[in-house]
Amino acid sequence: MSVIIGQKEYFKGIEKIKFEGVDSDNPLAFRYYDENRIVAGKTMKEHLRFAIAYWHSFCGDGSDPFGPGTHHYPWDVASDPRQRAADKADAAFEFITKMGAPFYCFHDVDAIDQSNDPKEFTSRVQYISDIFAKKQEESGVQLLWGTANLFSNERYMNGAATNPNFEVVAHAGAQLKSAIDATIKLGGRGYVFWGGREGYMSLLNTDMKREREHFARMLHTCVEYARRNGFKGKFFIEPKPCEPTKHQYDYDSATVIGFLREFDLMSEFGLNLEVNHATLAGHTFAHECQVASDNGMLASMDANRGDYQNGWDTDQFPTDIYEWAEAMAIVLRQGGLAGGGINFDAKRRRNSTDPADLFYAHIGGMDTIARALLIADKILTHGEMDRLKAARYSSFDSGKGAEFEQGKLKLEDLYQIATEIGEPALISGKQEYLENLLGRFV
Ligand code: XLS
Ligand code: NI
Ligand code: NI
Repeated sequence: MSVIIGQKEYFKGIEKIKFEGVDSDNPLAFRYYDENRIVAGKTMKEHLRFAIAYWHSFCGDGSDPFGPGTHHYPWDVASDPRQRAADKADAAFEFITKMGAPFYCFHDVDAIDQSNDPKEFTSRVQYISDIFAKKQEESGVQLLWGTANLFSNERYMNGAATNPNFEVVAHAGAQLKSAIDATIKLGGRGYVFWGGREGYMSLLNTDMKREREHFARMLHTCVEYARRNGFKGKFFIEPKPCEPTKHQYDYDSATVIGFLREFDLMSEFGLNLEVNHATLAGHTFAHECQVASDNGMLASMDANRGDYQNGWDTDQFPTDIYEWAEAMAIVLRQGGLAGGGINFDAKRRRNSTDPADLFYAHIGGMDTIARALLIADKILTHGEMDRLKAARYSSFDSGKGAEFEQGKLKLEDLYQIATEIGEPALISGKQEYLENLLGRFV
């Protein structure tokens, strides 16, 4: 049976989304995201490097633990897996092009059905990545990152690279090989590791030390393979503290950076930070971004938001301008994302069942982040926030403070200084003042 490609229009009646500005009343237009607008020396398109997540947008059917899917996709009907994958690719590239997003991201199993036979699955991934290559060429859309889904298949229930059974680890390796091959073929800017099953449910049956070592070993093995086969991009780890596993080894930015240092992987990796994962780890998104940036590891982002009342990964589209303004200020201060982009790891709600809802969702997300970029640029150009922060530490810029930073003072020296200077003055942290300053630009 031969596969038919590119015959249908799936999102009929919706044209390419255009920038119309803040006064527009058109719900299918951008009000802030103007891809050619120059901000801090680069176009918005170059700053933000928006990507569409294949899994949520073209596979996620709205099902939840209490009921089946509500999103009935016309590209998801053919019985032959190759035909169905080709139809899905048509829909995906039509949507991505109409959204004007320069990038997309996918897991191997989003692109085409998994087969438990590694040879058949590899051949399927090769097949669909050939189609993706052609579609990239035609549309100009590029791959931000590829990844292997090492969490859905039942064989990974006790972990993938961290599974106590070597046979499962070998299967994870097989899947990683073909996902890395596809990423290389498609010129992916990055390759992501998100370890949903890399962790434990109970320490009673888990040798955590050995599992973490196996995880590091697998990462080294992947890096060696990818570099030998011409991969020029960056490797990303996406931290998440839990869900589906009770405790995941890639808990948060600080934990992952410690892990990468411990196993000598810092130079090959960056972090892909997700807003909702920060929330689950008990951090703000800005906290996660700042920890990564301070270590030169803020590389890419998964844009979404959690829910203040529900404690799971609800993956809603981002709307919080304050949250994103703080994050974008961190990105601008470090001169841009190090190698990655901003991927919408977000899904429409189960009851958002119109095809147009997928557009509204992404328009809202892209506009929120574009607006945040403009706000961040204003904050930095105005400069007072950064000046005030620097001024708080000015006692370390010269004199004894500078000597302390340089490691020139002993504990006895601190004792001596304290006895001479008397009680320090109370210096205000000016939090409300700074909150107002941020509010002025929002
Ligand atoms: C799940 C993760 C996942 C990664 C890619 O919570 O966010 O979607 O982004 O495997
Ligand atoms: Ni994610
Ligand atoms: Ni997530």
